[in-house]
Amino acid sequence: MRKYQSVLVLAVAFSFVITVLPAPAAAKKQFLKSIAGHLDLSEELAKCSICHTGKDTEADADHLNVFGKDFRKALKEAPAKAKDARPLIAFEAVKDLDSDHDGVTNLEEIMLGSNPGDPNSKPDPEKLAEYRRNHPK
Ligand SMILES: [Ca+2]
Repeated sequence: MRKYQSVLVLAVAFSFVITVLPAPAAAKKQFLKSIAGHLDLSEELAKCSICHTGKDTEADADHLNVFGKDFRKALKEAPAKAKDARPLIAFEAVKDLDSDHDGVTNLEEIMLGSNPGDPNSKPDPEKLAEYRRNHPK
């Protein structure tokens, strides 16, 4: 009986969460899922913090870092007729930029687990050198 109650509480809590969560958050997770799938990112590397600061600022209700803002701009510019492919089109447009101006491209940062929207977050220099050897431009 106790186990049944626990399951029931979890089901009610889950229902509450999925109905109360704002739609934009769900849409953004869809972007992350799309890009993570495209890059074959591990769950460890597919983090909301790639785009979001998590800081509640009045200036940006989406709490986007500089990479997230570049991505959002590219997303708005992606053709509407591309529909579900728009996140990937937008990502392709910003992946080789260095949004946070730390000398490392957005794609390199994402693939190596550092933050493309934070200049104080950079990949380990040896791992970056190895990545660049394995992914020549
Ligand atoms: Ca960075």
